[in-house]
Amino acid sequence: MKPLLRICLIILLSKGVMAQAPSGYNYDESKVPSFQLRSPLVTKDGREVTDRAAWNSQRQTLLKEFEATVYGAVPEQADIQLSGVEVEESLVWNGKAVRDLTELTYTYKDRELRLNLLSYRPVGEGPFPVFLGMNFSGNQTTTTDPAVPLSRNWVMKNPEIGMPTNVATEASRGGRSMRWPLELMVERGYAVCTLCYGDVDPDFDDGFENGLHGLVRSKEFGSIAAWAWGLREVRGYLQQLPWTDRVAVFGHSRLGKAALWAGASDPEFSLVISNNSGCGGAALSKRQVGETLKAINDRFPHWFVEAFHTYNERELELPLDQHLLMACVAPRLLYVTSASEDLWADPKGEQLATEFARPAFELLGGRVGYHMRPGRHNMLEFDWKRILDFADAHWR
Ligand code: GTR
Repeated sequence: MKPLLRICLIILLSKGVMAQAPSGYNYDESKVPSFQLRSPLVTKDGREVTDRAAWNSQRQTLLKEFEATVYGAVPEQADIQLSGVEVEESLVWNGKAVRDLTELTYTYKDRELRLNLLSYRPVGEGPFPVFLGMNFSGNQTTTTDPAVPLSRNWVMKNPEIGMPTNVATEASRGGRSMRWPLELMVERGYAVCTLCYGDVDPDFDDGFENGLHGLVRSKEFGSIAAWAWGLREVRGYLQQLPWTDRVAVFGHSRLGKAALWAGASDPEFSLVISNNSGCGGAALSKRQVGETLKAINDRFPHWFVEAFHTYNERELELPLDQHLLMACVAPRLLYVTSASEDLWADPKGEQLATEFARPAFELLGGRVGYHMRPGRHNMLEFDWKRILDFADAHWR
């Protein structure tokens, strides 16, 4: 190989490795510290949980702990009203699907927040189980469908798909469609609904001024809790529609963290799916493999509450870990995915956390699914096919 070519290849390869595994962090299993995990079926004062009633109270306690230590909570007194719904319904894909473009307006005092939903479903009365998940860069990135409006709110920039700033562009249309096999989902009898996470809370550290924080003027919750609030609200809206009777929540990466928190805390989600959600999602924090608390809190200070930051470089002192969050999905359905090269998200830590959550499902019912896709951080048709198989077998 010519020297110049070889240098280019090395640069490309090391860039790839960097993205999967930034240096200066531990990826070596032999260096994982020893640590203790609480059982989801033992209360803080040491009593065993052996029935549904005891679990209900244990689950509430665990959720309060996650609110206080990790995500925060949208204040209960914030009486946010769904004050407007506009729906434009069309027959699409040569008559094979119905597309809804929906705008939900939420009002609090004299302030408003608008969420723009895109959904596709099979034709007919249903009911069609619906997969609800957020996207990063606008609904228009999920499909080449020219009728889907460009997001008008803050979106994640992504030069790779023709979006160099946080403003949606026409060039980005369909740029993320490989993560959204919409036709496959509809063919298999499901509906799918998405919205951009920036509609609920723009993803940058602005001192909790904009999005849901600005609506309710509260700084008591991080952006992950804000996105989870959005997912719960949209779930409530979907569930009263005539064409569906059940809603699954899913998300990739930081949106997988939001999906887990939404799904663990809202028992109306009957299936909860975390894809490559890593630190603060499905991975065990105490392992400190890949992304650490300090790394995540330094880069994304707005995702979690202040209490979580106090455990930077003190993971072993955390009073909880993420398997307890996943246990809170019991007795419903939980599906977790990892990717073998997604080292920053600690795939092994995600798998272990799923296993440590399992006793709650064994006692209470529900079911846990898991797969490790060979490859990198992403959510692909490979993942969806397995999720749909799990849904066919246990959710319908
Ligand atoms: C990374 C972050 C991860 C993950 C990911 C994503 O930069 O460190 O925790 O959330 O972003 O959401 O794409």
